Amino acid sequence: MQKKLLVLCCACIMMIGSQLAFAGQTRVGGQLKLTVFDYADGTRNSLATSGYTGFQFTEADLYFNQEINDKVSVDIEPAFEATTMPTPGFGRNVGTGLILPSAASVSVEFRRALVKYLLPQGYELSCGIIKPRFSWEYGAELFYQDEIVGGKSSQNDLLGAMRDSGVEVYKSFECCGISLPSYVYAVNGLPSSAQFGAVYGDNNRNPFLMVHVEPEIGALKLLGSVGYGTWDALDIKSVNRWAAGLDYSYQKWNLRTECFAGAWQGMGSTGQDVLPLGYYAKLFYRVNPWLRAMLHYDIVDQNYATAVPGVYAPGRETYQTITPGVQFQVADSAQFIVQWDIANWRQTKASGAVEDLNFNRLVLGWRVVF
Ligand SMILES: [Ca+2]
Repeated sequence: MQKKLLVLCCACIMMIGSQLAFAGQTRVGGQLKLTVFDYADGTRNSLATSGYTGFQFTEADLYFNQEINDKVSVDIEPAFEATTMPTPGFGRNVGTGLILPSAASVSVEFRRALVKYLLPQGYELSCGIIKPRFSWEYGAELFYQDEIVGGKSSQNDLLGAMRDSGVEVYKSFECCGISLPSYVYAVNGLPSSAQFGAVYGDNNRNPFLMVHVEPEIGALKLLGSVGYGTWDALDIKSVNRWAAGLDYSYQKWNLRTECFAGAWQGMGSTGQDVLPLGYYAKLFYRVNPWLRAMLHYDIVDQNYATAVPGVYAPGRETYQTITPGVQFQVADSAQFIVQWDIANWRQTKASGAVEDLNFNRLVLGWRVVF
C-alpha cells in the first residue's frame, strides 16, 4: 500500500512538474528613478541665473517576462517617465526649467513589447518593439548604472539612442578565445520619436537594416553598428547610422568610450542634410565594493539648430559636457548617484545669432532595481 502511495505521489509530482515546465515562469521586475536634489547655476550669454528643485519622480519601468513554452517567451516593458524639463537648454535661462509645476505629468511608452523564439543552433528571433542594441550607453542601458541624467551624445534619437519596432536576430559566435555576440535587425526606421511620434508604426515601405557586433577578447570589448535605410515617406532619401565602442577593464579601472554618427539626406528644414556627430568617454575607478568614482567627457557637434523638436533648421550646435560623479551601492539593487555636470553649449543660428550656455548642474538621485 505504501509502495502504491509512493508511486502515486511520484506520478503527481512528475505531472505537476511537467505542467510547470510547459507553462514556464512569469518574471516581474523593473526599476525606479528619483531625484532628491537638482541644482543648476550658470549663464545664458551674459545673463547669470540659477534654480533648484527638491524631490522629483523621474522614471519607473516595469518588466514582465512570460515563458509560453521552452521555445517561446514574451517580454513587455512599459516605461513611465516624468515630462519635466530640468536640463538647461537653448531658448531659456539656466535653472528656469527646474520649476515647472504645470509640466509635471507622466508619459508612458513601451521600451519593449516582443515575442522571442529560440531557434535551432543558438539563434534567437525577436519580433515587436525591440529597442535595438545600437549602443552600450542607451541600447544596453548602461548609463542607468552611472548617472541619473544620461549624456547628450547617447540620449539623442539621432546619435546613441535608437527606439524602433521590427525584427532582431541574435547569435553569439565563439572562436579561438574570441566571443562574438552578433545581431541583425530589420526595423521600421523612424528618424526620431519627436518627429514621428511613438515607435509603433512604420514611416514608409522599406525597412531600416542594421548589423551590430560586440567582439570580446578577455578584458577588451568592442562594439560596432552599421545601419542603412530611407527615412522619408517616398522611400527616396537615405539614412546612414553607425556607432563604434571600446570597453576595457584593468584591476579597479574601467574605460568605456563610444562614438556615434548619422547622415539623413535632405531632412533639414531647408532640405539640407542632417549630420550629427557625438562622442563620449567614461573612466571609472572602483574605490571599494560600495563606492565607484566616474569621470565622463561628452561632446556633440551637429549641423543644425533645433528650436522646435523634430525641426532641423540650418545652423550649428555643440554640446561639451564634463561630468564627475560617484555611485554609492547602498544595497545589492539600490544606488545613490551623484553627478556634477560642467557644460559649455553653443548654438549658432543661420542668422548668425549665437547663444552660449555655460552652467554647472548638481543632481542627486536614487535608482532602485527590483
Ligand atoms: Ca520603414
